[in-house]
Parts: sequence; structure tokens; C-alpha cells
Amino acid sequence: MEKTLILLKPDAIQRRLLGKIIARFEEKGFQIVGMKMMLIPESMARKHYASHEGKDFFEPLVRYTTSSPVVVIVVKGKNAIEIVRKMMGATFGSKAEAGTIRGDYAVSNRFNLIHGSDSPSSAEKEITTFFTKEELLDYQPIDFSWVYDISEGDVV
Ligand code: IDP
Ligand code: MG
Repeated sequence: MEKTLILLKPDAIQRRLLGKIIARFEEKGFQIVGMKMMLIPESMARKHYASHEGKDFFEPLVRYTTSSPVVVIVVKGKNAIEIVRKMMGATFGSKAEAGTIRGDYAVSNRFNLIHGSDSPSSAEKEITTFFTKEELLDYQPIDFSWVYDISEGDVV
């Protein structure tokens, strides 16, 4: 089981798309184990996107990320990191495949609605940046044995 961090960026809130986007992750079978709304402080946005520092889109990206509240979510599931990235679609709204979140709801290359961790190490780092241990909830989803086949002992 993996955990991954999702940010529903300022445009997702402003365009009233939260429900539709969150529903996709619920319907896929992921378990939401953490969720909150916040205004990201500038220092946190710079840290979150530190790998892009120096690129021409970095400063506008920091301004975008801090321009309005976001919803921060941690979902849990088998291969969650890779699957969430697939569900998000390609970075640029203009290029993202139909059927993905960005492909269906975004046309902008910057205002692309959603962030998802891109590797196990960034997921771990990003989850601890945004959530305390107490804010991540451990509970047994009642449909677990129907979302996954656990009849042979493994989660399949
Ligand atoms: P990702 O969000 O798909 O992981 P990254 O390359 O990590 O994409 O870029 C982080 C964010 O920076 C993107 O989601 C987008 O909002 C913005 N961004 C990336 N490249 C560009 C660009 O060339 N022009 C404008 N904004 C960009
Ligand atoms: Mg990225």
C-alpha cells in the first residue's frame, strides 16, 4: 500500500471542481486518509516546488500556488503514486489526454488544477511537509475486500 499527496490547486477551488475531482479518486477505490483546506505560505510553496527553482516558470508557479486556498489530500492504495499521476494526465492542460483530470477540465499549461507526488521519496517528503502524524487517519475501509481481492492472502 502506498500513500501519495494530492494538492487541488487554487483554480480547482475557484472553478468549483473539488467535488468532481475528489469523486474520481473515491470511485477508483482509493482511501482518503488525510484532507484539509489551507492557504499555502510562500515559503512552503518554494519548498514544495524547490526542484523547479531557477526555471522561468518558477516565480509565477509560486504566485499561482499561493494565490488562493488549496485542498491537500493524502490517498492510500496499491500503486497509488503512479495511478494518481495517470489519472491527473500530462502536465500541460493543452496536451493532457481526454479522460484524465487535466485532459477533461484544464486547457492552461500553468493552471492545471492538481498536483500529485511523482515518486515514493517525494510522496514521503510532501506528506510530512503538509501533514502532522495526527492528521493522517488510520481506519479500515468497509469495502476493502471488494476493492481488492485479498482471498489468497495478498492484496491483488
Ligand atoms: P507536474 O505538476 O505534472 O508534476 P512539473 O513539471 O512538476 O509538473 O511542474 C510543476 C507545475 O509547474 C505544473 O503543474 C504547472 O502548474 C507549472 N508548470 C510546469 N511547466 C510549466 C511551463 O512551462 N509553463 C507554465 N507553467 C508550468
Ligand atoms: Mg511535479
